[in-house]
Amino acid sequence: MAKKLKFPKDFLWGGATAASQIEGAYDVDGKSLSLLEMIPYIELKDKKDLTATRKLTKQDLLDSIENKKGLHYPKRFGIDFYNRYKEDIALFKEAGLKIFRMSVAWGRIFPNGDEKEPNQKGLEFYRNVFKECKKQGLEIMVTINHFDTPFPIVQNHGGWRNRQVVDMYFKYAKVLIDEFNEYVKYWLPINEINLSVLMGAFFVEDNTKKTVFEKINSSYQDLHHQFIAQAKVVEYSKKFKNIQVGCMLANSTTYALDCNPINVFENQQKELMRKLFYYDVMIKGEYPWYSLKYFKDNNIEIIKEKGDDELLKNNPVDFISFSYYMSSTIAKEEGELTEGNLMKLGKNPFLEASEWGWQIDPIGLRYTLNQLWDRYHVPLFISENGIGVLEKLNEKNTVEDDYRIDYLSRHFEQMSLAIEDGINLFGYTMWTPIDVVSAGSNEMSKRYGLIFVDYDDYHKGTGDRFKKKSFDWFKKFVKTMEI
Ligand code: BGP
Repeated sequence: MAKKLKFPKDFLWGGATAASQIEGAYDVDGKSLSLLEMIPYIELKDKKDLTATRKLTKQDLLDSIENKKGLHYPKRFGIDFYNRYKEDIALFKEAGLKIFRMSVAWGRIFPNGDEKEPNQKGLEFYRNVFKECKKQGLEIMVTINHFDTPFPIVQNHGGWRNRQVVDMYFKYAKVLIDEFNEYVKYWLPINEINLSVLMGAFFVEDNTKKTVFEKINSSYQDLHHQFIAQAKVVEYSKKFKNIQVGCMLANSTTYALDCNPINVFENQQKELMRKLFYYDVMIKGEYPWYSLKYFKDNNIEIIKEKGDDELLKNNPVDFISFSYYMSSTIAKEEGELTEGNLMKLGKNPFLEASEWGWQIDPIGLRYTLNQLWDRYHVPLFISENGIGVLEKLNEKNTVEDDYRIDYLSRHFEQMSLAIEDGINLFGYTMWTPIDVVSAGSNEMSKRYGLIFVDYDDYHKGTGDRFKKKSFDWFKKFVKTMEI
Protein backbone atom coordinates (compact mmCIF):
# COMPACT_ATOMS: atom_id res chain seq x y z
CA MET A 1 0.00 0.00 0.00
CA ALA A 2 1.21 3.44 -0.91
CA LYS A 3 2.27 5.64 1.98
CA LYS A 4 1.56 9.38 1.83
CA LEU A 5 4.35 11.61 3.10
CA LYS A 6 3.87 15.04 4.57
CA PHE A 7 5.80 17.94 3.06
CA PRO A 8 5.00 21.66 2.97
CA LYS A 9 3.24 22.71 -0.26
CA ASP A 10 6.06 25.03 -1.29
CA PHE A 11 8.83 22.48 -0.62
CA LEU A 12 11.47 22.83 -3.34
CA TRP A 13 11.83 19.46 -5.07
CA GLY A 14 14.61 19.45 -7.60
CA GLY A 15 17.75 18.11 -9.16
CA ALA A 16 21.43 19.08 -9.04
CA THR A 17 24.26 19.08 -11.58
CA ALA A 18 27.67 20.68 -12.05
CA ALA A 19 29.13 22.41 -15.11
CA SER A 20 32.20 20.20 -15.51
CA GLN A 21 30.09 17.06 -15.37
CA ILE A 22 27.46 18.06 -17.92
CA GLU A 23 28.41 20.91 -20.22
CA GLY A 24 31.15 19.64 -22.54
CA ALA A 25 32.22 22.31 -25.07
CA TYR A 26 35.43 22.69 -23.08
CA ASP A 27 37.17 24.88 -25.64
CA VAL A 28 34.21 26.76 -27.06
CA ASP A 29 33.56 30.52 -26.92
CA GLY A 30 36.74 31.40 -25.07
CA LYS A 31 36.55 28.93 -22.18
CA SER A 32 39.78 27.85 -20.48
CA LEU A 33 40.46 24.36 -19.16
CA SER A 34 39.69 23.60 -15.55
CA LEU A 35 41.72 21.16 -13.50
CA LEU A 36 38.94 18.63 -13.68
CA GLU A 37 39.08 18.59 -17.46
CA MET A 38 42.72 17.54 -17.29
CA ILE A 39 42.10 14.25 -15.53
CA PRO A 40 41.95 11.32 -17.93
CA TYR A 41 39.53 8.45 -17.70
CA ILE A 42 41.32 5.44 -16.27
CA GLU A 43 39.76 1.99 -16.49
CA LEU A 44 39.93 0.62 -13.00
CA LYS A 45 40.39 -3.07 -12.27
CA ASP A 46 38.42 -2.57 -9.11
CA LYS A 47 35.72 0.13 -9.36
CA LYS A 48 35.90 0.70 -5.65
CA ASP A 49 39.59 1.51 -5.66
CA LEU A 50 39.93 5.07 -6.85
CA THR A 51 43.58 5.50 -5.95
CA ALA A 52 44.77 5.05 -9.56
CA THR A 53 42.83 8.13 -10.62
CA ARG A 54 44.62 10.14 -7.96
CA LYS A 55 48.21 9.60 -9.01
CA LEU A 56 48.58 12.39 -11.52
CA THR A 57 51.70 14.51 -11.55
CA LYS A 58 52.02 18.10 -12.61
CA GLN A 59 53.65 16.87 -15.84
CA ASP A 60 50.55 14.74 -16.58
CA LEU A 61 48.44 17.86 -16.28
CA LEU A 62 50.69 19.85 -18.60
CA ASP A 63 50.73 17.00 -21.14
CA SER A 64 46.95 16.89 -21.05
CA ILE A 65 46.64 20.42 -22.43
CA GLU A 66 47.47 19.29 -25.93
CA ASN A 67 46.51 15.73 -25.14
CA LYS A 68 49.98 14.44 -25.90
CA LYS A 69 49.16 10.93 -24.74
CA GLY A 70 45.93 10.63 -26.70
CA LEU A 71 43.86 9.97 -23.59
CA HIS A 72 40.16 10.56 -23.01
CA TYR A 73 39.23 13.44 -20.71
CA PRO A 74 35.55 12.89 -19.89
CA LYS A 75 34.83 16.24 -18.28
CA ARG A 76 35.73 17.99 -21.53
CA PHE A 77 32.65 16.41 -23.06
CA GLY A 78 30.18 15.92 -20.21
CA ILE A 79 26.77 15.04 -21.64
CA ASP A 80 26.78 17.91 -24.13
CA PHE A 81 24.43 20.03 -22.04
CA TYR A 82 26.02 23.06 -23.70
CA ASN A 83 24.14 22.20 -26.87
CA ARG A 84 21.23 20.18 -25.51
CA TYR A 85 20.18 22.32 -22.53
CA LYS A 86 16.73 23.13 -23.90
CA GLU A 87 15.84 19.47 -24.27
CA ASP A 88 17.20 18.69 -20.79
CA ILE A 89 15.43 21.55 -19.04
CA ALA A 90 12.15 20.53 -20.70
CA LEU A 91 12.68 16.99 -19.37
CA PHE A 92 13.41 18.31 -15.88
CA LYS A 93 10.16 20.21 -15.98
CA GLU A 94 8.31 17.14 -17.18
CA ALA A 95 9.83 15.05 -14.34
CA GLY A 96 8.26 17.46 -11.86
CA LEU A 97 11.34 19.39 -10.75
CA LYS A 98 10.57 22.76 -9.20
CA ILE A 99 14.19 23.83 -8.79
CA PHE A 100 17.30 23.16 -10.85
CA ARG A 101 20.71 23.39 -9.21
CA MET A 102 23.57 23.96 -11.66
CA SER A 103 26.96 25.57 -11.59
CA VAL A 104 28.69 28.17 -13.69
CA ALA A 105 32.11 27.35 -15.15
CA TRP A 106 34.45 30.08 -13.92
CA GLY A 107 36.61 29.51 -17.02
CA ARG A 108 33.77 30.61 -19.30
CA ILE A 109 33.49 33.97 -17.55
CA PHE A 110 37.10 34.81 -16.64
CA PRO A 111 39.23 32.23 -18.51
CA ASN A 112 42.51 33.34 -16.91
CA GLY A 113 41.05 34.79 -13.75
CA ASP A 114 42.82 38.13 -14.06
CA GLU A 115 41.00 39.71 -17.03
CA LYS A 116 39.41 43.09 -16.39
CA GLU A 117 36.19 42.33 -18.23
CA PRO A 118 34.10 39.16 -18.28
CA ASN A 119 33.77 37.05 -21.41
CA GLN A 120 30.42 38.06 -22.91
CA LYS A 121 30.02 34.76 -24.75
CA GLY A 122 30.14 32.92 -21.45
CA LEU A 123 27.58 35.21 -19.86
CA GLU A 124 25.35 34.79 -22.89
CA PHE A 125 25.31 31.02 -22.53
CA TYR A 126 24.20 31.15 -18.91
CA ARG A 127 21.64 33.87 -19.61
CA ASN A 128 20.09 31.59 -22.23
CA VAL A 129 20.03 28.66 -19.80
CA PHE A 130 18.44 30.76 -17.04
CA LYS A 131 15.85 32.15 -19.45
CA GLU A 132 14.97 28.63 -20.47
CA CYS A 133 14.56 27.60 -16.82
CA LYS A 134 12.27 30.55 -16.21
CA LYS A 135 10.27 29.71 -19.31
CA GLN A 136 9.74 26.25 -17.86
CA GLY A 137 8.86 27.70 -14.46
CA LEU A 138 11.94 26.34 -12.66
CA GLU A 139 13.51 28.07 -9.68
CA ILE A 140 17.32 28.15 -9.98
CA MET A 141 20.14 27.49 -7.52
CA VAL A 142 23.63 28.33 -8.74
CA THR A 143 26.93 27.02 -7.41
CA ILE A 144 29.52 29.66 -8.23
CA ASN A 145 32.52 27.32 -8.01
CA HIS A 146 31.92 23.58 -8.19
CA PHE A 147 35.48 22.16 -8.04
CA ASP A 148 36.37 23.60 -11.46
CA THR A 149 38.84 26.38 -10.78
CA PRO A 150 40.40 27.36 -14.14
CA PHE A 151 43.82 25.82 -14.66
CA PRO A 152 45.47 29.19 -15.50
CA ILE A 153 44.57 30.38 -11.99
CA VAL A 154 46.31 27.36 -10.50
CA GLN A 155 49.26 27.48 -12.87
CA ASN A 156 49.92 31.21 -12.88
CA HIS A 157 48.73 32.20 -9.43
CA GLY A 158 49.07 29.07 -7.32
CA GLY A 159 45.34 28.51 -6.78
CA TRP A 160 43.54 29.23 -3.53
CA ARG A 161 46.82 29.35 -1.55
CA ASN A 162 47.30 32.82 -3.04
CA ARG A 163 45.23 35.53 -1.36
CA GLN A 164 44.87 37.33 -4.71
CA VAL A 165 42.68 34.49 -5.90
CA VAL A 166 40.06 35.65 -3.38
CA ASP A 167 39.84 38.91 -5.34
CA MET A 168 39.67 37.06 -8.65
CA TYR A 169 36.90 34.86 -7.31
CA PHE A 170 34.98 37.78 -5.84
CA LYS A 171 35.18 39.74 -9.09
CA TYR A 172 33.75 36.68 -10.86
CA ALA A 173 31.02 36.13 -8.24
CA LYS A 174 30.00 39.79 -8.35
CA VAL A 175 29.60 39.67 -12.11
CA LEU A 176 27.31 36.64 -11.79
CA ILE A 177 25.17 38.22 -9.08
CA ASP A 178 24.94 41.55 -10.91
CA GLU A 179 24.03 39.89 -14.19
CA PHE A 180 21.72 37.16 -12.96
CA ASN A 181 20.10 38.15 -9.66
CA GLU A 182 16.74 38.53 -11.40
CA TYR A 183 16.84 34.86 -12.44
CA VAL A 184 18.69 33.16 -9.59
CA LYS A 185 17.36 33.27 -6.06
CA TYR A 186 19.67 30.75 -4.34
CA TRP A 187 23.46 30.97 -4.49
CA LEU A 188 26.09 28.55 -3.18
CA PRO A 189 29.51 30.21 -3.36
CA ILE A 190 31.65 27.07 -3.13
CA ASN A 191 30.66 23.44 -3.58
CA GLU A 192 31.56 21.07 -0.75
CA ILE A 193 33.88 23.60 0.80
CA ASN A 194 35.44 20.86 2.91
CA LEU A 195 36.58 19.05 -0.25
CA SER A 196 37.01 21.74 -2.85
CA VAL A 197 40.42 22.85 -1.68
CA LEU A 198 41.43 19.28 -2.07
CA MET A 199 40.00 18.88 -5.54
CA GLY A 200 42.27 21.71 -6.62
CA ALA A 201 45.32 20.80 -4.60
CA PHE A 202 45.08 17.09 -5.07
CA PHE A 203 46.61 16.82 -8.44
CA VAL A 204 49.29 19.44 -8.40
CA GLU A 205 50.94 19.08 -5.07
CA ASP A 206 50.98 17.10 -1.88
CA ASN A 207 50.89 13.77 -3.65
CA THR A 208 53.08 12.51 -0.85
CA LYS A 209 50.27 12.83 1.67
CA LYS A 210 48.53 9.55 2.31
CA THR A 211 45.05 10.35 3.44
CA VAL A 212 42.55 12.95 2.43
CA PHE A 213 42.65 14.46 5.87
CA GLU A 214 46.41 14.80 5.83
CA LYS A 215 45.92 16.77 2.65
CA ILE A 216 43.20 18.96 4.08
CA ASN A 217 45.47 19.57 7.02
CA SER A 218 48.02 21.13 4.75
CA SER A 219 45.37 23.23 3.06
CA TYR A 220 43.83 25.24 5.89
CA GLN A 221 45.29 28.43 4.45
CA ASP A 222 43.50 27.76 1.14
CA LEU A 223 40.35 27.01 3.08
CA HIS A 224 40.62 30.28 5.01
CA HIS A 225 40.71 32.07 1.68
CA GLN A 226 37.60 30.23 0.59
CA PHE A 227 35.80 31.16 3.82
CA ILE A 228 36.73 34.80 3.18
CA ALA A 229 35.64 34.58 -0.46
CA GLN A 230 32.29 33.15 0.64
CA ALA A 231 31.78 35.79 3.34
CA LYS A 232 32.39 38.48 0.71
CA VAL A 233 29.63 36.97 -1.42
CA VAL A 234 27.26 36.97 1.55
CA GLU A 235 28.12 40.60 2.28
CA TYR A 236 27.57 41.58 -1.35
CA SER A 237 24.27 39.70 -1.55
CA LYS A 238 22.79 42.04 1.04
CA LYS A 239 22.51 44.68 -1.70
CA PHE A 240 19.79 42.54 -3.27
CA LYS A 241 16.48 41.81 -1.56
CA ASN A 242 15.59 38.73 -3.57
CA ILE A 243 18.61 36.48 -3.17
CA GLN A 244 19.91 34.09 -0.53
CA VAL A 245 23.34 32.58 0.00
CA GLY A 246 23.97 29.15 1.48
CA CYS A 247 27.00 27.10 2.40
CA MET A 248 27.57 23.67 0.86
CA LEU A 249 29.38 20.83 2.61
CA ALA A 250 30.05 17.18 1.88
CA ASN A 251 28.35 16.05 5.04
CA SER A 252 30.23 13.35 6.83
CA THR A 253 27.82 11.56 9.14
CA THR A 254 29.67 9.22 11.47
CA TYR A 255 28.71 6.98 14.37
CA ALA A 256 30.91 5.37 16.96
CA LEU A 257 31.57 1.82 15.81
CA ASP A 258 30.05 0.54 19.06
CA CYS A 259 29.14 1.73 22.55
CA ASN A 260 32.64 1.33 23.90
CA PRO A 261 33.21 4.77 25.50
CA ILE A 262 36.65 4.94 23.90
CA ASN A 263 35.02 4.79 20.47
CA VAL A 264 32.16 7.11 21.39
CA PHE A 265 34.64 9.72 22.55
CA GLU A 266 36.79 9.22 19.46
CA ASN A 267 33.77 9.81 17.21
CA GLN A 268 32.78 12.93 19.14
CA GLN A 269 36.26 14.36 18.81
CA LYS A 270 36.74 13.45 15.15
CA GLU A 271 33.37 14.91 14.28
CA LEU A 272 34.51 18.32 15.44
CA MET A 273 37.29 18.84 12.92
CA ARG A 274 35.87 16.60 10.19
CA LYS A 275 32.54 18.31 10.02
CA LEU A 276 31.29 20.76 12.64
CA PHE A 277 34.32 23.02 12.24
CA TYR A 278 33.20 24.03 8.75
CA TYR A 279 29.61 24.71 9.73
CA ASP A 280 30.74 26.58 12.85
CA VAL A 281 32.91 28.99 10.87
CA MET A 282 30.24 29.65 8.23
CA ILE A 283 27.29 29.94 10.60
CA LYS A 284 28.68 31.13 13.92
CA GLY A 285 31.18 33.31 12.07
CA GLU A 286 34.38 32.43 13.89
CA TYR A 287 37.00 29.76 14.22
CA PRO A 288 35.75 27.58 17.09
CA TRP A 289 37.76 26.95 20.26
CA TYR A 290 38.57 23.32 19.42
CA SER A 291 39.98 24.32 16.02
CA LEU A 292 42.41 26.73 17.66
CA LYS A 293 43.72 23.91 19.82
CA TYR A 294 43.87 21.60 16.80
CA PHE A 295 45.89 24.15 14.83
CA LYS A 296 48.26 24.62 17.74
CA ASP A 297 48.74 20.89 18.27
CA ASN A 298 49.41 20.36 14.57
CA ASN A 299 51.60 23.43 14.00
CA ILE A 300 49.14 24.97 11.58
CA GLU A 301 49.31 28.71 11.23
CA ILE A 302 46.65 30.55 9.30
CA ILE A 303 47.64 33.92 7.95
CA LYS A 304 44.74 36.34 8.23
CA GLU A 305 44.43 39.86 6.90
CA LYS A 306 43.13 42.75 8.99
CA GLY A 307 39.34 42.68 8.90
CA ASP A 308 39.02 38.94 8.20
CA ASP A 309 37.56 38.10 11.61
CA GLU A 310 34.94 40.86 11.35
CA LEU A 311 34.05 39.81 7.82
CA LEU A 312 33.40 36.23 8.96
CA LYS A 313 31.51 37.37 12.05
CA ASN A 314 29.22 39.75 10.14
CA ASN A 315 28.43 37.45 7.24
CA PRO A 316 27.08 34.05 8.22
CA VAL A 317 25.20 32.26 5.46
CA ASP A 318 21.40 32.50 5.12
CA PHE A 319 20.92 28.74 4.94
CA ILE A 320 22.83 25.48 5.25
CA SER A 321 23.06 23.12 2.32
CA PHE A 322 24.89 19.82 2.26
CA SER A 323 25.34 16.67 0.24
CA TYR A 324 24.34 13.43 1.90
CA TYR A 325 25.10 10.07 0.33
CA MET A 326 26.17 7.77 3.15
CA SER A 327 27.38 7.38 6.68
CA SER A 328 30.30 5.56 8.24
CA THR A 329 31.79 4.63 11.58
CA ILE A 330 34.72 5.72 13.69
CA ALA A 331 36.71 3.75 16.24
CA LYS A 332 39.90 4.38 18.16
CA GLU A 333 41.48 1.31 16.55
CA GLU A 334 40.67 1.52 12.84
CA GLY A 335 38.78 -1.56 11.62
CA GLU A 336 37.52 -2.49 8.17
CA LEU A 337 37.17 0.57 5.94
CA THR A 338 34.55 1.54 3.36
CA GLU A 339 35.54 1.48 -0.29
CA GLY A 340 35.32 3.83 -3.23
CA ASN A 341 35.32 7.08 -1.30
CA LEU A 342 37.68 9.95 -1.15
CA MET A 343 37.32 9.71 2.59
CA LYS A 344 37.63 6.15 3.74
CA LEU A 345 36.04 5.54 7.10
CA GLY A 346 34.73 2.55 9.01
CA LYS A 347 32.20 0.04 7.75
CA ASN A 348 28.88 -0.31 9.50
CA PRO A 349 27.66 -3.91 9.89
CA PHE A 350 24.03 -2.73 9.84
CA LEU A 351 24.18 -1.03 6.45
CA GLU A 352 24.25 -2.14 2.84
CA ALA A 353 26.46 -0.36 0.34
CA SER A 354 26.21 0.72 -3.30
CA GLU A 355 28.41 -0.89 -5.96
CA TRP A 356 30.98 1.79 -5.18
CA GLY A 357 30.97 0.97 -1.47
CA TRP A 358 28.90 3.97 -0.34
CA GLN A 359 26.90 2.84 2.70
CA ILE A 360 23.19 3.55 2.32
CA ASP A 361 21.66 5.09 5.45
CA PRO A 362 18.30 6.92 5.16
CA ILE A 363 17.88 7.18 8.96
CA GLY A 364 21.29 8.84 9.04
CA LEU A 365 19.75 11.65 7.01
CA ARG A 366 17.09 12.31 9.68
CA TYR A 367 19.84 12.09 12.31
CA THR A 368 21.93 14.63 10.40
CA LEU A 369 19.02 17.03 9.91
CA ASN A 370 18.26 16.85 13.64
CA GLN A 371 21.88 17.44 14.54
CA LEU A 372 22.30 20.45 12.26
CA TRP A 373 18.99 22.04 13.18
CA ASP A 374 19.66 21.59 16.89
CA ARG A 375 23.11 23.13 16.66
CA TYR A 376 22.41 26.03 14.28
CA HIS A 377 18.70 26.74 13.89
CA VAL A 378 19.27 27.88 10.31
CA PRO A 379 17.04 26.70 7.41
CA LEU A 380 18.32 23.49 5.82
CA PHE A 381 18.51 22.37 2.21
CA ILE A 382 19.73 18.99 0.94
CA SER A 383 21.68 19.98 -2.16
CA GLU A 384 22.78 16.45 -3.18
CA ASN A 385 21.60 12.92 -2.47
CA GLY A 386 21.28 9.90 -4.74
CA ILE A 387 22.73 6.57 -5.78
CA GLY A 388 25.23 5.73 -8.50
CA VAL A 389 24.61 2.40 -10.26
CA LEU A 390 25.94 0.53 -13.32
CA GLU A 391 23.04 0.58 -15.76
CA LYS A 392 22.21 -0.36 -19.35
CA LEU A 393 19.18 0.40 -21.48
CA ASN A 394 16.89 -2.61 -21.88
CA GLU A 395 15.04 -3.64 -25.06
CA LYS A 396 12.25 -1.19 -24.23
CA ASN A 397 14.79 1.67 -24.18
CA THR A 398 14.44 2.25 -20.48
CA VAL A 399 16.04 1.22 -17.20
CA GLU A 400 13.95 -0.55 -14.56
CA ASP A 401 15.71 1.20 -11.68
CA ASP A 402 13.59 -0.01 -8.77
CA TYR A 403 16.66 0.24 -6.51
CA ARG A 404 16.76 4.01 -7.15
CA ILE A 405 13.05 4.34 -6.40
CA ASP A 406 13.68 2.43 -3.19
CA TYR A 407 16.70 4.59 -2.29
CA LEU A 408 14.82 7.83 -2.91
CA SER A 409 11.61 6.72 -1.17
CA ARG A 410 13.48 5.72 1.96
CA HIS A 411 15.34 9.02 2.11
CA PHE A 412 12.19 11.06 1.38
CA GLU A 413 10.40 9.26 4.21
CA GLN A 414 13.13 10.23 6.66
CA MET A 415 13.06 13.83 5.43
CA SER A 416 9.34 13.98 6.02
CA LEU A 417 9.83 12.57 9.52
CA ALA A 418 12.52 15.19 10.16
CA ILE A 419 10.05 17.91 9.16
CA GLU A 420 7.56 16.38 11.60
CA ASP A 421 10.34 16.49 14.23
CA GLY A 422 10.08 20.28 13.80
CA ILE A 423 13.00 20.93 11.50
CA ASN A 424 12.99 23.69 8.90
CA LEU A 425 14.00 21.75 5.79
CA PHE A 426 12.91 23.72 2.73
CA GLY A 427 14.24 21.85 -0.29
CA TYR A 428 16.01 18.92 -1.86
CA THR A 429 17.93 18.59 -5.12
CA MET A 430 18.72 15.00 -6.01
CA TRP A 431 22.05 14.05 -7.51
CA THR A 432 21.08 13.96 -10.23
CA PRO A 433 18.08 14.28 -12.57
CA ILE A 434 20.17 13.09 -15.53
CA ASP A 435 23.22 10.82 -15.92
CA VAL A 436 26.46 12.82 -15.74
CA VAL A 437 30.20 12.17 -15.70
CA SER A 438 31.21 11.07 -12.22
CA ALA A 439 33.12 13.66 -10.19
CA GLY A 440 35.22 11.13 -8.34
CA SER A 441 35.80 8.31 -10.79
CA ASN A 442 35.47 10.28 -14.01
CA GLU A 443 33.29 7.68 -15.72
CA MET A 444 29.83 7.69 -17.30
CA SER A 445 29.14 4.19 -15.96
CA LYS A 446 28.34 5.45 -12.47
CA ARG A 447 24.82 6.61 -13.28
CA TYR A 448 22.65 8.63 -10.90
CA GLY A 449 19.96 10.00 -13.20
CA LEU A 450 16.22 9.73 -13.65
CA ILE A 451 17.19 10.13 -17.31
CA PHE A 452 19.60 7.77 -19.06
CA VAL A 453 22.16 9.38 -21.39
CA ASP A 454 23.51 7.26 -24.21
CA TYR A 455 27.24 7.88 -23.80
CA ASP A 456 29.80 5.37 -22.58
CA ASP A 457 32.97 6.06 -20.62
CA TYR A 458 34.70 7.22 -23.81
CA HIS A 459 31.85 9.52 -24.83
CA LYS A 460 30.79 7.10 -27.54
CA GLY A 461 27.07 6.93 -28.23
CA THR A 462 24.26 9.05 -29.59
CA GLY A 463 23.92 11.20 -26.48
CA ASP A 464 20.19 10.63 -26.68
CA ARG A 465 18.15 10.87 -23.49
CA PHE A 466 15.82 8.08 -22.25
CA LYS A 467 13.47 8.17 -19.27
CA LYS A 468 14.14 5.54 -16.62
CA LYS A 469 11.36 4.02 -14.52
CA SER A 470 12.30 6.42 -11.70
CA PHE A 471 11.45 9.37 -13.98
CA ASP A 472 7.74 8.54 -13.96
CA TRP A 473 7.90 7.50 -10.33
CA PHE A 474 9.37 10.86 -9.29
CA LYS A 475 6.90 12.77 -11.42
CA LYS A 476 4.03 11.01 -9.68
CA PHE A 477 5.62 11.39 -6.26
CA VAL A 478 5.89 15.17 -6.58
CA LYS A 479 2.16 15.32 -7.38
CA THR A 480 0.87 12.82 -4.83
CA MET A 481 3.59 12.62 -2.15
CA GLU A 482 3.04 8.86 -2.24
CA ILE A 483 5.86 6.35 -1.92
C1 BGP B 1 29.70 15.24 -4.75
C2 BGP B 1 29.92 16.27 -5.82
C3 BGP B 1 29.25 16.01 -7.11
C4 BGP B 1 28.98 14.58 -7.43
C5 BGP B 1 28.67 13.67 -6.28
C6 BGP B 1 28.72 12.19 -6.56
O1 BGP B 1 30.84 15.14 -3.97
O2 BGP B 1 29.55 17.55 -5.38
O3 BGP B 1 29.88 16.77 -8.10
O4 BGP B 1 29.45 14.06 -8.55
O5 BGP B 1 29.48 13.94 -5.18
O6 BGP B 1 30.06 11.79 -6.63
P1 BGP B 1 30.60 10.86 -7.78
O7 BGP B 1 30.29 11.55 -9.05
O8 BGP B 1 32.07 10.75 -7.53
O9 BGP B 1 29.89 9.58 -7.62
